[in-house]
Amino acid sequence: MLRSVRSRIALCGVTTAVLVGLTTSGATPPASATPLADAENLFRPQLVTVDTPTRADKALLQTLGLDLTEHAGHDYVEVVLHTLADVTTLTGAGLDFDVRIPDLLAREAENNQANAAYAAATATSPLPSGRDAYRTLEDYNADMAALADQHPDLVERFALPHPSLDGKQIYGVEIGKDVTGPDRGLPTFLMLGVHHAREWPSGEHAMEFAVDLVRNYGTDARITDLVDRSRVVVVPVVNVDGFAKSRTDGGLIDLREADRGGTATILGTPGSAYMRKNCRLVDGQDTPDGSCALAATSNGGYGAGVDLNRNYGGYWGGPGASDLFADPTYRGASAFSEPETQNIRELVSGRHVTTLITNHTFSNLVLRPNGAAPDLVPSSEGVPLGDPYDEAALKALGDAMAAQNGYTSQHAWELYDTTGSTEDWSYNATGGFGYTFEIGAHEFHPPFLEVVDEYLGAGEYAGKGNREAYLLALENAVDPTTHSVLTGKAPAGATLRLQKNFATPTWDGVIEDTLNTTMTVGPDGRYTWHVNPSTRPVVMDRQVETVSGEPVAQESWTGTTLPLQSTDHEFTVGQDADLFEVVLDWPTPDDMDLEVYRKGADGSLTQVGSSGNFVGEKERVLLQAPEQGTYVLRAINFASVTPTWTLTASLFDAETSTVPGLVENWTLTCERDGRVVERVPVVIDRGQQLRVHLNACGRR
Ligand code: 0X9
Ligand code: ZN
Repeated sequence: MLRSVRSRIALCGVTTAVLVGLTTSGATPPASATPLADAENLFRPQLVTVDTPTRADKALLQTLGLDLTEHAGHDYVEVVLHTLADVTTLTGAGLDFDVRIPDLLAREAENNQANAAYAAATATSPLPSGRDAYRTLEDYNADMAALADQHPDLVERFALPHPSLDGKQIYGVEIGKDVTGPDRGLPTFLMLGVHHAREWPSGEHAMEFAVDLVRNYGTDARITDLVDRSRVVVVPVVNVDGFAKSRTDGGLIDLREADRGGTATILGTPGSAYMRKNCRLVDGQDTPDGSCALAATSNGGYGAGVDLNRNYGGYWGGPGASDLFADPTYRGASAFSEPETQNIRELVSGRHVTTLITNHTFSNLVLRPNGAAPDLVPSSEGVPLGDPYDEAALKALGDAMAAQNGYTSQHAWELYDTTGSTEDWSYNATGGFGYTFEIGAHEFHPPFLEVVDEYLGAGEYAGKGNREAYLLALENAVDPTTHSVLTGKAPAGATLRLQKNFATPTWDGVIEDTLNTTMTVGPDGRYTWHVNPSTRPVVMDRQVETVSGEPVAQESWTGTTLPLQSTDHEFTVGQDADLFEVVLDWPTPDDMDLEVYRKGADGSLTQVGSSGNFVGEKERVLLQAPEQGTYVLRAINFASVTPTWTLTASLFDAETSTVPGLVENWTLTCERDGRVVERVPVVIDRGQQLRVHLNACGRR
């Protein structure tokens, strides 16, 4: 989580930034680095929190050549200070900082011991694969190859069409009955991991699910049935370049002895254990293969790279994505500018992915579309985003999955606005359901035992966990009531093709999209094709709520709040209203956050909304159809000054209007010997089954 890192650290009492600088090679540094041997006695690498209340402070910090971690928020950036010279640089720039971890080596030693102790005590873990430590990229590739080798009829390993920027092949596995045979029109369930380099558990869970299905196929009736009725595609590591760097550097950390000796020289160079983005080293340009692996950049979210979860086409270029190359959420030079997102785009455009899960870490969330708040208005469309057309069904599955792992099920925008994320595009373009899982409570790559517990479930979720949540998602993927089914007669062996060309809205324009999918008619001359609906959700008629006139109730407060303190005001919602808006505004370029709580009869507070934008942006929480009762509005000052603010709570009635929708069709063609013999437009809704006989295709 970019935004909530600090509050989470404070809440959990866990500081998650354990980045220490390492060379990617791990080789002994050259002799010229020896002056550090003396420094080692004087100075231990530290993690500090640098105050950056203004954008100018952040910009200044980025020019100092220090080891910035991704652990950053509205008004601070966590930085690793490797040497006394780093301290001097920071103080010389006039930036304030607090020491968070005075001795990173000691801290690392603790984590290393936990991981080493777990691996030593565990011959095989309870995971499907029995693994007891994080995979490297080589491990993933070897595991996928082995799975396919050992189960050639059930698992096919494939390379995605585009190698990574650094020239690596990216692999996935497809699991299904007679997987290498012709495609017979089964629905696809897609599972993705590691869009963000440092989010290691997201790849582990994707890979474990693949192993789980394969190991239990043929013995577990539920899994056998699900695999027989689907094609499951797993791409555990989408961002191979970033992951390789993060895992290599993190692995060097894990190799370190607890004796505190001999490591200061390694710590003299920045590492990428907490890299977020991909390996785009120069904006909009290619660099030679292998150069990223050698580059000592991207130590965290800042610096070079594209945020792959802002580079997809769906509302690309809108809120919650940066247009600055050095920012953690840099959206890329254009929609789908990166080979990694092109891979997933082509995968999803070439099959009927009826449900997908894209795994991330951390915060224990199940997120569903939309990525951006319902009242935001993309200039490409001129009407508010509203809720997704399938909100009720998306919510039902999200809630059901969250009941297995104990995560919170919510709209993605309730976390913060994003545009250009995976399912913002996939759902909008195909209608296939898409979810983001944010795995784990505290850390981007926690001790491995947490990976085990999150997958299998622990405590009250024992025996459920993400494993059960994924199985529910797979059940949804094969459930014909959540997608569409075409059936009919057609010549045995003919190729059927469903195709659609359309313009996907970005934030202020469009991109051309093509869905092009095929299946082969079986020997009995009949076909059943599980497909996504013909009309995209983004062009379905849309219910939008527009505020009608003046607020029906409003109250304002002004005040000041000391740094790192908060101020509460109560507001009573005493009537039915459609929208409850709370706005916190202040004139200076400082950073404040806003939290909204519902007060229970016993005085307890339940958070119902929060807003933590970047410095200088005002904060706003919007609640739809608020329950009547008392709310606590909390203004929090994250800045190092004491700004004067205005807090306004307003209740609005809204007019619900319907933006009329379009009806789109698939073009179904029947092809024999590579020639199109019959062509039919097909309109089909979600949950519908339609019979289309392709009789003409059989005639000579
Ligand atoms: O910011 C992100 O990309 C995700 N969080 S993370 O900490 N893993 O980086 C959250 C994305 C949520 N938005 C959508 N899925 N649309
Ligand atoms: Zn992520």
